[in-house]
Amino acid sequence: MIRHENKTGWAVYWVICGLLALLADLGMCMPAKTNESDVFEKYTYRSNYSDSELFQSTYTEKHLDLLRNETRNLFYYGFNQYMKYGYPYDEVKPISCIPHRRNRRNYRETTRNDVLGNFTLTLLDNLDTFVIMGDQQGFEEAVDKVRRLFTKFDIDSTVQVFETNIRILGGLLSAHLYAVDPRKGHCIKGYDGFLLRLAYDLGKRLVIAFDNNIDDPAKFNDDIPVIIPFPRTNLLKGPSYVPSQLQAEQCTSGVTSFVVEFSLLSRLTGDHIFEDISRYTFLRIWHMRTGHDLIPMTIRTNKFMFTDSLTGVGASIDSFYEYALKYAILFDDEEFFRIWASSYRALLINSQNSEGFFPNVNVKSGLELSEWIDALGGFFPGLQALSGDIPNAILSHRIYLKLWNYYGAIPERWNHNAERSEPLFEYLKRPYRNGDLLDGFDEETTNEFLLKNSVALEWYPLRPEFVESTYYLYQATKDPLYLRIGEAFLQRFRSEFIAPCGFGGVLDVRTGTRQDRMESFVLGETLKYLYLLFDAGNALHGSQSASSNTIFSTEAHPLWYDQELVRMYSGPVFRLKKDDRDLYRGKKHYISDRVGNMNRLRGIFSPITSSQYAERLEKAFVQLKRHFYGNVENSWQELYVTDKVRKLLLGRKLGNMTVGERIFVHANLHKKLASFSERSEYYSEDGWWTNKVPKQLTDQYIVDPDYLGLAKCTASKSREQHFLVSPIFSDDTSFYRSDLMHQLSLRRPPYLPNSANPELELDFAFYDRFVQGKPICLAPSNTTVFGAVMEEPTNENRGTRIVKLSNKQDRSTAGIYIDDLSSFRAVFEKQKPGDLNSFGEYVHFEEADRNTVNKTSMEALRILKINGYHVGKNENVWVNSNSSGINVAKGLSYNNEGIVEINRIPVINMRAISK
Ligand code: DMJ
Repeated sequence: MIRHENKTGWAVYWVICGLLALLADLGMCMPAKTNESDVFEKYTYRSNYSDSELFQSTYTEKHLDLLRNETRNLFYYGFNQYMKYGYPYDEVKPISCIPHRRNRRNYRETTRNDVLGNFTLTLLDNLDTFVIMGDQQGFEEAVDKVRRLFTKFDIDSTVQVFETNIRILGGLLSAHLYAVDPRKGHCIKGYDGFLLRLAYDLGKRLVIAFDNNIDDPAKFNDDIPVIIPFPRTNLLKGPSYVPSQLQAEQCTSGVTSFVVEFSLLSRLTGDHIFEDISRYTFLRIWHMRTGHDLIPMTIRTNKFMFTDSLTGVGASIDSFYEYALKYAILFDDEEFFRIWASSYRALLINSQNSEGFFPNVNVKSGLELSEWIDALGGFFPGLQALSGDIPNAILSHRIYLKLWNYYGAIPERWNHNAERSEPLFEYLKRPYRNGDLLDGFDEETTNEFLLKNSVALEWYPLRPEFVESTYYLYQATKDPLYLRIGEAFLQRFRSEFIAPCGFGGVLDVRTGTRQDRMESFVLGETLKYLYLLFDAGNALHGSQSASSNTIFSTEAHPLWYDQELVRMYSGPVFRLKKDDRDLYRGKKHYISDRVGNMNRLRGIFSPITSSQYAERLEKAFVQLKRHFYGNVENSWQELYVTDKVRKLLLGRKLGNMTVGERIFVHANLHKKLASFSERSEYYSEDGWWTNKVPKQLTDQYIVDPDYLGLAKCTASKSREQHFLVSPIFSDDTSFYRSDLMHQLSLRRPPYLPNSANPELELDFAFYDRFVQGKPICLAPSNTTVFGAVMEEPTNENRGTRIVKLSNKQDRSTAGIYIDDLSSFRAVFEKQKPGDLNSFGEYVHFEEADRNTVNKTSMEALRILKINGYHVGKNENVWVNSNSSGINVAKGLSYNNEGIVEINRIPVINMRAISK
């Protein structure tokens, strides 16, 4: 709601604006067309730095300063152009220099209307960006603008609840924390907590979308209510005013990604509903996972069920993983950490491929289901790095670097198996082989076709995910390769993506056609992460750990919560009353700006006034609490699953359950089982399991049940900048493996400048300084690598249990031990003498191996990966010789030497051991 000082003057102004907007909406009044010379007059960005100063790849303190300053200048350029040509509307169109607004004529245009809530989005999504850039004055001015613009969000706009939460609510909470927490050094003098009050007002408007049949449990398929919020709501009128077509379907991210912002809102205001309901929904969705610990990505809102079988790490599911880990960090929550660990383990087992990235798989079989990965999945390496799994993060990030090198952008969807892609296959009736000319095509047109075929969705709206991951990986490794990526990214931003009134991405990465849109995340995430990458001393680095309880939200808003903050909030100033309805009572309700005026015009037809909507909102909010606490929270209680509890509950329709997690059971059942649910039993589980390892192994090795190292951080403690070398690039002989594997799907569009080294890591200034002449190319291996699946995991075993073994002497990893081989997923390599294997070594079997390899074919297998564990070159996999999985009928046996065989072919690094 806009606050007016000179009401009459403003009223006239807004009525005129309202009329103009109405005419424009009706197509009768178009904005004055800007001709090209006007446009370029508006193009005011002048850099203080030359290309050669900026792009020198030295990364000295001075050089990083230049890169950081230039990024900062670009942010101000974009933001100021928005203020000049877009404000107070949501966005500015960077090429045509006019505001970008909701489409009121077509409510179906959700790509636009979901985020453009007519709530000055670009400003609200960027309040904390000023803080990060160290600009206190800019921060205070921006906050002041918000104070002048809004007292409530009673805006007649239908928006997506998820987007509004991450962009607006997250933005308000972050700015509020900075404004009040003296430890961060950005307090605002005289600040009265209005940002939190605004956040609370918005939170109420969003949370009522969760009241989807909560009062009618008969509508649920399961005995336990699962609460699925409506994907959209009207900020003024509530979700019931949204056309039902817009509410039918939504994604898993959209349902689960409230738990961070909502919980913080609860903890700061003392109103528990936000955290209770979003946490409940998150946990219930997790309980709906398959036996592989995978959850699908699409949900039918009113059926309370998933409607597809596909999962991955990108669009539609991304922030489920992100918020499992970030909620755990922010609030020291063990259960959410376990959800992160189990869901990540499931991805490492089922989805991660031999290059380390994560294609989409079927949730029921765990097998690959689609041929593409998407730009949004580019955030995942950053999340892996945040969780401490640096080796896997480095691997999964690399494919995005390749995409950047080839397309100068990250295509929204890229076909990693283009040779098997549907159009090409349909055309050829067989997989395409490199060098084939398509029938009737010459080389040029064949290439054109391949380029077209390599990209499934062709746009690049300057998304942040690739630079976000690059930032996390640089923090974790301090490898200059990541600075080089930032440098190249900045170069393209400054020369290609810049536009007269901000920054515009590309509509088609294959042709370079520009996009006339600057989403709020371009400034609020993309340039923010780029700035942080170069800003060596930023206070936010190093605070991304469990002990500091600080995270970046999925929209890059810094959020934190700790005991100190709790103490500060015991003061009355910032904590709202438990039930804040008083805040609304007896207050005059101003009619909001452009929307308010539209309402006034429409008031003739509509009997409902703005203040009546406010009352309805209050009622809906109170009702939600009654429904949730009355029907759900008090009737369904969480219970820790111990081994005993699991056995007692077997056969009941309670979803999947694993020892150590919490499930929801009815209060009556909870009473009966509570005494078997002591947590200590869970903690002893791993110890009990470790005792099953044969003595021959425990004498020699240290046993670790956390075989994937999910509870450890692999970032080195002393992370000094590597001034002399980039280990990540120069020590890795497989760096160009993906280029070889994807010759048909990594295609460089002809419109991009064909410089000698399109690969950013081969740029002379960088290569010469940091690579030191190491070999960089690996001949392709000629062995056969294949995957194998042995039985599906059951709810009983949740997949084979594994421990990791390290040498007692030097702590080096020796391999793993598996007690029961009954269900596993593995990758094997078939090799014979003379082959070049995937470690880049020629295979030759020593005399001693002669008994090991298959006598007739002279072939042997090597196990490369099992249940997510990458078996190192010198590591062994020991298995219990009595394991039920060793079964000749199933093709698994072992020979006289104790070597495990698959269909009589020995696996040279897999040994049976008796207990
Ligand atoms: C952002 O709005 C958020 O990061 C969201 O979680 C998904 N991606 C967009 C930007 O690409």
